Order: sequence, then C-alpha cells, then structure tokens
Amino acid sequence: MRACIALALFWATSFSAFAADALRPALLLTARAAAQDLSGPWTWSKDLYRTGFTDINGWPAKPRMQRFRDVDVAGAEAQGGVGFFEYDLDRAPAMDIPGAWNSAVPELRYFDGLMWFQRRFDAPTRPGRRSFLRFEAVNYRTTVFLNGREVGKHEGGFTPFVVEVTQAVRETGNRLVVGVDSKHDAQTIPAEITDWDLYGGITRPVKFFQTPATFIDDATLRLTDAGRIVGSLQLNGPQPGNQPVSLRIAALGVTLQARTDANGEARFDTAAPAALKRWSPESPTLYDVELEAGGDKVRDRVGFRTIAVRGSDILLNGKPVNLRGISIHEEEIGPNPARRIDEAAARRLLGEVKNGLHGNYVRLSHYPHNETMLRVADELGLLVWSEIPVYWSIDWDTPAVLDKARRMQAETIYRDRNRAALILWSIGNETPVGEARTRFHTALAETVRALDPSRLVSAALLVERQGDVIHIADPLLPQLDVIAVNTYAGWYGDDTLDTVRRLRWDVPADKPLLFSEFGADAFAGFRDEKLRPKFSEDYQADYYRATLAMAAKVPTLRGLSPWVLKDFRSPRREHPVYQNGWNRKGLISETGQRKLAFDVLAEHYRAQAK
Ligand code: GCB
Repeated sequence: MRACIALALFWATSFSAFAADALRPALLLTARAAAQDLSGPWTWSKDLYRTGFTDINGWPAKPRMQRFRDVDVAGAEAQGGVGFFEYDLDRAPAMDIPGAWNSAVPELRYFDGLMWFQRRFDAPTRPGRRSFLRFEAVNYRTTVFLNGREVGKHEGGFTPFVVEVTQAVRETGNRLVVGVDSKHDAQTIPAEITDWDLYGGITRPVKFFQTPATFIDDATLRLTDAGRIVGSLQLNGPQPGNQPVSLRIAALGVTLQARTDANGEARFDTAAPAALKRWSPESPTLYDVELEAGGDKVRDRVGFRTIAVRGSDILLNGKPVNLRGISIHEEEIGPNPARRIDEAAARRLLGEVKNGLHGNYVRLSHYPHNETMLRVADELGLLVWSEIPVYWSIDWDTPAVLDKARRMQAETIYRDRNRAALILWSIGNETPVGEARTRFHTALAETVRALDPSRLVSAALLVERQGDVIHIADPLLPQLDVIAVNTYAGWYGDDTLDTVRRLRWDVPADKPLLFSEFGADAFAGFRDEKLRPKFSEDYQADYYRATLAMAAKVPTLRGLSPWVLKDFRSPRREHPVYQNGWNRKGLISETGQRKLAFDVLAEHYRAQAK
C-alpha cells in the first residue's frame, strides 16, 4: 500500500511538473520550399556488432572502425604506412534514400541493427545564415555526424527532427554520415513485437537548408468555434523579441500585423471574413498563407474548419458527420514496398479511398505517417486519424518511456497541426488494460489536450465479450472524446458469420463510437464460391457483409476504418500458401488488385454518401 502511494505521488509529481511548452521540439522548422533535397544514392555499411560505436569488452571503438570519421580512407591506403581501416564509406555500395534497407538489398531483408549511411553534398553558404538538416523520419535511433563531428541524435521512427549544422558545414564536399539503429527493445515505442515490417533506415527525405540568424521556427493557424482565425508564430534566434510580424491570406484579403513578445512569440486573432469557405471533404478549400518576420518568410496552404463532439455525434463545421473510412499502413502499392511515400504514392493510396471506396476518412495507422499523406489528404478532402505507435505492450512503468511517448506526440502535433484534414489524435492501439497502462494513457491524453485542445482524443481499445454481447468497459473511457474499438469476430476465433450478425454492443450512450478495425485475410485471386473458406476473397466479402450488418445496429456508431486498405508486409504472417510474410487483410493486394470485399465496402459507403 505504501509503495502504491509512493508510486502515485511520484506519478502525480512528474505529471504536474509537465509543461506543454517544455515539449516543443527544440527546432522544428516548418518544411521550407528552398531546401536542398538530399534524396538519391547514399552509400551504406552494415554494422551488426556496432563496432563503429563500441569495441569488445565495452572499450571505446577503435578509430579504424569509426565510420563517422572524416577520413579519406583510399587516400590513406595509397600512402601505405601502419594506419589501416576496416570500412570505407566512399567506396561502399549505395542505395536510394529515402527508403527502407530491407527492400533495397536482398541480403538486408531481415537485417535489424546498426547501419551507417553516407551522403556527400555541397552547401554554398552565405555569411550570417544558419544551416540545418531536417530528417523527416529515420527508423529507429539516429546519430548524425557532419564532417566527422557529432551534430545530433534522435529516437523514434516516425517523426521529424532538425539539427543545426552552422558550425560544422563546409562550402563543398560535406561528408554527412548517419548511424541508424533499427533495433527495438522493451523501452522503445513501439516495443519489439508489432504486426508490420521492420523497415529500418532513412525512410523519409533529408533536407539541408539555411535561414537568417533569427528565423520562423513554428507557426500555426486555425478556425475557432466562435468563428475567429487565431494563430501564433515563434521566432528563434539571437533577436526574437519585439520584431514586426505579418500574416497574409491574399485570397481572403486578410493582412495582420503583430509584434513578438520577449520570448519571440506573436499571436494573431481576427474575425474570419464572411468570404471564408470552410474546409470539408466535399469542398476541401485551402488558402495560401504567408508569414514574414525577422527577415524570414514561410508559406503554407491551410484549410479552416471546426471539429467537436456533442453527445454521440461528431460535428464537422457544426454538422454531424459519419466517417466512411479505412485504415492504411505507410507502405506504397507495389511488389516490393520500401515505406517510400512520395506524392504519387500518397495520391495512389488516398485516391483508392476517395474515388474507389467513396470514403471521407482514413485512419493513418499505427504511427505518424509521412507528411505528404497529410498534405494530400488536405487537398483531396479526407478526414484523418493520426496515432503514435503506443501499440500492444510497452513499458508502462518507466517514466522515461512516457517522456518518449510525449515527445513523439509533440513532434507529431507540431508537424501536423495546420492540417485541416486531421481531426483525431489517437493515443494507443489495443493496449492491455491495467493500472499502469491507464495512468500512462491518461498522461498522454493530458499532453495532447495541452498541446492541441482543438482536436479530438481517441484510442483503439480492446473489448470484452460475454456470449453474444460485447462490452466496452475500459477505464480509459473518461479520457476519450471518441471511443474506438477493434473487432475481429468472424476472423480470429470460431464465430460463424451468423454469430457475427447476432452480436450486440453494450456501449456508452453519450459518446461517439468508431470501429477502428475489423477485417479478414484474403489472398487476391483465391476464389471458392461454393465452400467460401477463410483466406478466400469470397469469405472476406461475406465477412464484410456480416460485419456491416452488425455495425448497422450500433446506435452510437459514427464511423468505420476497417483493417486495411492494402496487404502489407508483416513478419508475423507466415502461412506458406496465403501469406508468406504478408498480412492479407487488404481490400487490395500489394500490387493494387481489388478483392471482392472492396466493392462490398465501396457500395456501402456510396449508399451512405448520398
Ligand atoms: C489488430 C492490430 C493490427 C493488426 C490486425 C490484424 O488488431 O491493431 O495492427 O495488423 O489486428 O491483422 O490482426
């Protein structure tokens, strides 16, 4: 009992000490158009025993192993002598970055550990400018070296980070070396076991750019329920205070002036002009926004809408909305995906949702997706659920793990909070109920609300079942604006589809409910109209019909995101005939072939959309 109180006090203290501002990423730097994209061939060298960092017996790594050093290895060899090296990133093989190594080179299919990458680049600099590298995502731990100097570190596979390299960068021949460790453990987020591919590497673009000494680090803008456009801008640098700031939305005739306070922050607040067209899936209007301050300028395209809940309704722009969605993994359509989502890949995936399924919503699972997905969703008019990878079991008891989750959440919120499409922050997926877990999630929910009170909080929960009745009795419910559950009756277990049709849901009457997942594997092209066995397209289609019939009887259900749009790679799935390393619950195959169930869902959504 004493221990419990002590623990409770510890948590209470560590939670109350939490200040939203402290979670602001040190350098976020909204993506800039003028950046130099370092995409293309990078050389690589695998390092399963981590010899670049540590020698045997925990001794410091031998210089001949340290791949991050700025050494001309071939030149040193040509001179002879006693020095020698057991690597050479200048003469190493190359792979295309961004993209996971597992798909780039057959021998790396199941490589899980430390990899070194190198990219050479020139960086014509101008006096007085500051230089930065922005990594949009590296899975999972990153150490960045420029010209032999360590310039930054990051943990987490799905969020951006920025390192300042003003002191380390040269005009020509920069040697950028990045150590990427894909290994997960009990304290990582997610932990070791998931249901998706390892996908180690630099999976999203890396960009180099420069700014004035004092620069716009962050800016946000949104529409309030009271019909006002409010926002803020953060300057970072030696002279952030008392600077003139301007905001312009030319198409609306809005020009606002402000001044930064002593901390470099300026705020905007103005009545939304009558001409403002609200963003919605049916009419996804975006406005060009320009911000200028301290000699710096950034641009964005922003939509304006409101989102709220009232009783069991979700209100978009004040009107009830039904979410016709699907879940998506960050994996492009094609036979050998590398988690490489460029604009074309995002348009292809989201086009299937918008035009193929008649959807208005996507669950971007199970981690923050490439920023491009959010931008394309903004443009096409698809509402978005975003989540951090607090998935299945992670270490709920270690405060440092909670800090990690909060940081990931903050990095996601700061990156995406100007996207009108985004309406829901999910703080977990199928986490097993228990005291420590609920405390952890409660803290995360608080974090989200402190950082972004304008969106809804949800989590994909597990359910309890007695006979034909399914109960939602998770102690996390009071923390959620929208309840979400994953349900697989009729796939896992022995339920027949008749049982699925009979299931009843005992759910809170006063909150919206989403089916955040339901699904069944089908191997594309496997048809058996007579027996309709599991793994056939026929069974998957029947399963969808039965589950949709069951869903129609749940009075508070406000949306669906079945599992999943496309077959995706997963080391858990090793059925030798139907799976071979792929989770087959896609409505389309990995190469984009539509299965029968695609049409079942498309027809359902088409009828609802009328
Ligand atoms: C789930 C998980 C998802 C899995 C899926 C499945 O409940 O949230 O990550 O891939 O089930 O296929 O079993």
